[in-house]
Amino acid sequence: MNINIKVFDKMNKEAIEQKEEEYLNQIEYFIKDNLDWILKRLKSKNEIKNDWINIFKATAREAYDKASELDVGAERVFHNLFGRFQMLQVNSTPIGADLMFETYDSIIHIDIKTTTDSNPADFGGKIQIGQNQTSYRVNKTNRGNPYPFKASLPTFYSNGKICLTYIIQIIYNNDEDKPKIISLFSIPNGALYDTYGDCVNAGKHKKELNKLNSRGDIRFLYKDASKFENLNNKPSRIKVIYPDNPSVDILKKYLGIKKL
Ligand SMILES: [Ca+2]
Repeated sequence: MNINIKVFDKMNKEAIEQKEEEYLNQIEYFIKDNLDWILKRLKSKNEIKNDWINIFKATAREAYDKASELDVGAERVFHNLFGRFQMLQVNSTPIGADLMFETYDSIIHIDIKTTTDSNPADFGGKIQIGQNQTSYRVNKTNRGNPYPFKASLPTFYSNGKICLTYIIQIIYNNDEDKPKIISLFSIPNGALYDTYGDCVNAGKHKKELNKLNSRGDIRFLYKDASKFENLNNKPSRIKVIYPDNPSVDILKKYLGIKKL
């Protein structure tokens, strides 16, 4: 009996990762297919920079070199882009990531993260994820420190659809037109906790527990969850969208990994 349950459990994890990988590949293909347009729209702010730069500097929460000029703009660019992805239908649920879509079998959350290259706390193998962006829950960090993080998304929705989370991360320098790197990650579904464990560091939000008795965010250590561990050949959960064929130095510096 126990053995049967284990076999079922294993199959289940494999099926989850097959879905995660399937949509990872589709999203990668779609984004790469539109890369020229994305790069052009991401730099469109620069042409009218004189109109907003002083206001931006005066109101930024962080020092200018760390404040992300693209924070709002990148989200807008990807909203516009994914609006053309016929297969993905928008969903109106209030609890979710920047972008949230539905297909015949999945509910897909895509969050856009931008960070300047002078803010290494936010890249290099880890990525900040909020409660409304993931179904991955933990009680402690990878160092064993207590860290109650109650993910707000279910692993499966009540309509039977699986919950999938992807992150698009853009690292750039405020003075340059082109980003340093654009990457895409598949964050494991919470039902895969047995596989990936406590692969998180503390997040950046305030230390107190919130109304859900949880910390508001985590830094997910994707360098420790970089492969689909339950699939044959363990394909990568990380895709680099830009630049093409990134060097080992770029992978190490920005993603904290040596190869994809
Ligand atoms: Ca975001």
